[in-house]
Amino acid sequence: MSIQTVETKPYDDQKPGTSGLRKKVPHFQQPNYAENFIQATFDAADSPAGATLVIGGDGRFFNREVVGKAIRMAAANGFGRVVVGQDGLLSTPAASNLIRKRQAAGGIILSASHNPGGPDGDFGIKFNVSNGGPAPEGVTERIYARTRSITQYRISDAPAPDLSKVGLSRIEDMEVEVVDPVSDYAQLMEELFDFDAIRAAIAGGLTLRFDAMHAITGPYAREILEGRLGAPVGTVVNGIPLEDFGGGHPDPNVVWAAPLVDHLMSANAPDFGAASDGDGDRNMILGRGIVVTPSDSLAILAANAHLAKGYTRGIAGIARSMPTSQAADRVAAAMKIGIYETPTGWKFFGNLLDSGKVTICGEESSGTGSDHVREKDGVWAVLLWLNILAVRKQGVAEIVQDHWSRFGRNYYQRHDYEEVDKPAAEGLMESLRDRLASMAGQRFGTLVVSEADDFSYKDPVDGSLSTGQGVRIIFSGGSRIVYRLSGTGTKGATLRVYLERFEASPDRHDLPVEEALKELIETADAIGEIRKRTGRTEPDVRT
Ligand code: VG1
Ligand code: CO
Repeated sequence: MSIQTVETKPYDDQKPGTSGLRKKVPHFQQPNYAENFIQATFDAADSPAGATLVIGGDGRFFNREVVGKAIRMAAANGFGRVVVGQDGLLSTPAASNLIRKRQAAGGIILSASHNPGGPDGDFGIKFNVSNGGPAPEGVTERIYARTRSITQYRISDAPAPDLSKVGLSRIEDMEVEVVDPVSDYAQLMEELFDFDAIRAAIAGGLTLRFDAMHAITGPYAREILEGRLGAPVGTVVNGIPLEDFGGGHPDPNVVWAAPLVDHLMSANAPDFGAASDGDGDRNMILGRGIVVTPSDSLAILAANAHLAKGYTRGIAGIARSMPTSQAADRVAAAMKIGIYETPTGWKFFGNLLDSGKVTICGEESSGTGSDHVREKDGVWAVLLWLNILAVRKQGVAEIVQDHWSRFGRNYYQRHDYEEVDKPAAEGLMESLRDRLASMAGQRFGTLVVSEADDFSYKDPVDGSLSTGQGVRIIFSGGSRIVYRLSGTGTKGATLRVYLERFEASPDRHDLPVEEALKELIETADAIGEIRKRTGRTEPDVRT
């Protein structure tokens, strides 16, 4: 068997988005499409000879083929070892953990996260660097530049190794180590959380349901919740990963996880409910009769993390993406710790975590995590919640109410307009940017604009600058509207509108969210001209 150098031509659309390169499966199946991107990644990363690489994915359609190709290409590009999950499976946080634990030079994660899968669904490739986190912008820019000039890639013509059994094999001069995808990760969770306390709470009657949405977290949740924590078999539903996620979107929100939401709102609801996404980095948290918004969950986890053994020393600081509600800021202020506001996407948290400035990070899009890995982590968030419930011996709704009465409530909602005509969406953003300078002082009903800008971020650690990260309209009193275009979609454009209003008074903490945000929602349309420019009268998804 030998190493082949294959001639290829560049594709001009391989610019990584918020989280790697995402396209429809048939697009990825074009000749050399995946190979080009993987080779460009290897070239841009420039890992030392003999380095270790972690490879795995969320098990969606096309995962198996690309895992095989990536291994054969790694063997031809000087890697000394690949660590790959059995059957090519690894959740995103488990991959991040393995990169760190094995001191790998990086990892290739195959996933399109919450996007649907199957032969006509979505696929994606993401590169993570040696700290276990998504490649920072400097690296993704180098990858993109390389995809524009690539002329050849290297691949071994040996067959891809058998990934069905844990163990060692060899391809060319490279060792292939197939590992159980769950065990290292489960061990890390045991180090962070009081499994005895959670086990006792469950034995004492705490009931739960975890919806794995036919995606990667099924095996993780079954091993940890049912296996190690003693929750009854059947606690994890939709626990077998399917290539097409059973036809749904593996997106843990009120739309796509509606059966779970209905169950938690029903008469025989368990105490706690949760779901995760395609690649296991997102989480949805529910209690009997309540859905906890991701922004509130971040704030509550930060305020209570010290109750879990991995965080008893307290947290150093909190980071949130810009569109995430400012509930976490109030916690940080009360705890007198740092708060950082970053652009959307986990890659911006890496430096803050590495430098010890923050311990907990989160995004409004159902992502929370800590310095235990460099990705958001769905099962971690679920276990931290369970740990808090076990220690506080209160229900989810009670904990949320108590949090609001201490810190006030940040009413919050995100409206997504999907598959909008791209030029129309870009025009809308363009027009907002053009009007920013004249916005301050303008009045909309009772709302007066105090500040308007296009968010840019200077990384406090390496000084790198990221511009054009979303238009913010801030009103006196602190309410906000944020507009940005998604960087993960694969068809048309997705316009995201984020709405937030703070309410200090506990007797106004029980309003329906839409009512609390009514004036902001109307103002978002007035300022953004959403109806006029997109032809849409309603968002497709409200989360
Ligand atoms: C979305 C979310 C963002 C998240 C990203 C990747 O990006 O808004 O918060 O980091 O997805 O998450 P965008 O650009 O579409 O708004 V995952 O779980 O899809 O890897
Ligand atoms: Co995800």
